[in-house]
Amino acid sequence: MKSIAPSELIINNRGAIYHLDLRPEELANTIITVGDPDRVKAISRHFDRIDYQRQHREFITHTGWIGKKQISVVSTGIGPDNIDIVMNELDALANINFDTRTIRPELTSLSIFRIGTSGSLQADIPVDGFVAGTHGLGIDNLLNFYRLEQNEEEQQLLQAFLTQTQVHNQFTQPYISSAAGSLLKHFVDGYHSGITVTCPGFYGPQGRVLRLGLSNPDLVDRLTDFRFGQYRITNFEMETSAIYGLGRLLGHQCLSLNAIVANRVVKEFSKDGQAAVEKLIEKTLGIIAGI
Ligand code: R1P
Ligand code: URA
Repeated sequence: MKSIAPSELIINNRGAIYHLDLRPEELANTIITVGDPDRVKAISRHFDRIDYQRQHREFITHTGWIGKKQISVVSTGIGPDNIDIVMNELDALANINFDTRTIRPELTSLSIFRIGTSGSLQADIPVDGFVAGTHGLGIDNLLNFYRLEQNEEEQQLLQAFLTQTQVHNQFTQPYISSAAGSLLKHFVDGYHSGITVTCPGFYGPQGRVLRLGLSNPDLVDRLTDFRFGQYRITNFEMETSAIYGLGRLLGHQCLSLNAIVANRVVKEFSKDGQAAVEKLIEKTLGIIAGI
């Protein structure tokens, strides 16, 4: 099998992958990604034991155990561009032999959970609530650099999105990818569910106006009003569609769970977002440990 060149698969002197600075044995098969590097220790403090702690740039990793489940928690920083790095490097750690630089004959499917924060797009999904994303709908463009294929239902949903919101004419070619049903089924009680839209920014790309005018001032309303059968858009943030899309292409099981810190319809921000995130962490870890 053809070996992958040093310019493409970059391994440092420690035998670790370039950005994450992780060696294959330092990563678990169950992974939690978080945007905020400080959230890594907020999660690993619930571990019974921590075996590895690494940091390079905004990418902090703690790998440890809750009971018999080995878990790695990895910070991604903000945005889909960082997700491109994190997902490709996590997959390389699991599925590429670093000695021969060849793809392993037996591939490992990772379970990848995002624990993040997000803005609600529905009046009835309040701040401090939790959302499990049934789909990641990307207006961020990352997956347009890959060959993502959508199933029949996803194609119909995407077509309805294009027709109803018209966002593609302006700045993006939207794409969609579903959550792993095998993970989503465990996150029903206490989690709202719906489509999570992923944006390439926090201000203009999420319809926020401080000093600058927007090319699509109706964006938030259009996302809020979108309907397709039983589906509606519950929330938006900046990583989910990239995780779901790359996860599908690479053969991993992914689920994005977000604490709502802003409600863009009723225009509220959480009075204690940290507390909401801590509750989401505790609830979600309890479920992950038992899966
Ligand atoms: C923006 O404030 C950041 O918060 C959300 C968005 O996706 C973006 O990364 O997630 P995290 O709290 O996980 O970073
Ligand atoms: N993260 C986002 O990306 N948007 C919000 O409104 C809140 C958190």
